[in-house]
Amino acid sequence: MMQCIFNNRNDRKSELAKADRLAPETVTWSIPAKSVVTLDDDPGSWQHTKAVAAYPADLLKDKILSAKERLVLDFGETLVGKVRLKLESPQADSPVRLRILAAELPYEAKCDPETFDGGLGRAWLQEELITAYDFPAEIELPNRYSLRYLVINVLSCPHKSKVKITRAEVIARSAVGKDLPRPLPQWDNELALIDAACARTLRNCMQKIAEDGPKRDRRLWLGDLRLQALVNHVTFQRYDQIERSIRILCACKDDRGMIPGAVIMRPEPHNSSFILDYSLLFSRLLLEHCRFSGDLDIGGEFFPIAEKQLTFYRDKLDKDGSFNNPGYWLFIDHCDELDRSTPIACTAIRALESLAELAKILNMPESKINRLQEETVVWRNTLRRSSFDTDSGMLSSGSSRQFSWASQIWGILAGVLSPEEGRCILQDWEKRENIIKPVSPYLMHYLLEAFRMCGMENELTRTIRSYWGGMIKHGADTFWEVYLPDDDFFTPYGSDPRNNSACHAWSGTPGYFLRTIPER
Ligand code: RAM
Repeated sequence: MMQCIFNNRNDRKSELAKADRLAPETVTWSIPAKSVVTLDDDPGSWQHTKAVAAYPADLLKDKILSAKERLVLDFGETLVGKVRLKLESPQADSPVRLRILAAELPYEAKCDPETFDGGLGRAWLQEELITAYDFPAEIELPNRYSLRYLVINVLSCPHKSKVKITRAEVIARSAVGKDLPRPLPQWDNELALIDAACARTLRNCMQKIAEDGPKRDRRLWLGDLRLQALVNHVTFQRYDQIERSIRILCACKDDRGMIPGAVIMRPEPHNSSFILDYSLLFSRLLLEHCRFSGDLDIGGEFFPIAEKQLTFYRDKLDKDGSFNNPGYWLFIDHCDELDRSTPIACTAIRALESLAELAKILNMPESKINRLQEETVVWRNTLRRSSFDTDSGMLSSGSSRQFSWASQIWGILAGVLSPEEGRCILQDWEKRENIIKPVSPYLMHYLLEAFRMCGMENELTRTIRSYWGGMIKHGADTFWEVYLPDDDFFTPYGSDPRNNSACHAWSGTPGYFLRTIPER
């Protein structure tokens, strides 16, 4: 069902046409398979699976494969693109059938797709069944994948001539080019690897649109976009692609004027999810885009839409100034038990503050700027009165007075907690007990923002090293959608982690912080 309802369909069309004029030329490049690997059971490795190089892929051309044989190729880095194979079977008297699985992580490559039990659907697994009749056969697999590993199962092949895979390559693609930015000279190897993985994550997600994850969901999400825009600013600087995404999201607002959390591009762009915190992030995204790109016109053009997003929060405040959620999807983090009332109130406060800043750089009338600033102060004071816990010096959330990092982080970002209070709270944050912890790199990003706001640069870098560096130690070269250091098999989607994405836009922001360390 197409949910994109407009007062004027022509407006929507012309908005989308403006976005289309910014559609990128995709850059492509070829990466041959680097090695053939075995996928070994290893309790010490992430998800108990280790990819071990067996021999260089150059030797493949001499390797004769029989039916029921299985081969795992490693392309040396995570790439997004099409896979091409060349098969040889001289004087073949029957076809060759291959079952193929493209995978981002070793565990995903190791498991049989038949055992899949995830919540979002097996079709997200990157499987194909290929039959070749004439040899040599040059095959391009039908879909675009996000992969580092390619599992090839020979289901059937000629008894006599068997089959050889004489070439295997990924035709990689991205809207922002192939090369990653150089590391800064002051970094050690760990920081350089983290930064490169951030840039690679962004590069792989930047396709015809800014995707959240090129394996899944392959769509434009507002919350992910805001973080992509930060990394883009310090890497590829393709502000045209951020502008394109902003235009698409705005064109797909609903009949209330709410910007969707996500847009699916096919068969034509349409909204798919409405998340209040994402809609509220729009003013910040627009403000930062104006600052980064220097284009103030787009700020003026979309200011009214940014302002409108606040009404979805404001209209649901009761007479005491508390937000009564009438059924909005509030995201904040992939954490079921999280009480979201304080984090959402803080998100709204920050959105309003960003709107005031935007009004300022757009030279809007003083009276308007003052009005927005005054309302920010009222909202801040109201939340502080209802949620500040004097014993702990922290913000609680909801009627159960739940303590979570989400509330503290957003409380700091919204200015409900001062930087001094923030510093006390965030000191040794990992050691605190009885507080709901972040689950996704998305909320971890906001923790990094909170560190920066409190001037805690050492803590910030330490957290980048321990959390994102943790993924690197587990072999990551792009950053993952979810990462709980103590739970290899955690997934927000049912019980099978193979629906998780291992190259996810919202996880690549350390590069932004590492490249923008404030001067002392
Ligand atoms: C998941 C994806 C996406 C995110 C939403 C809220 O489906 O990880 O990136 O923005 O959740």
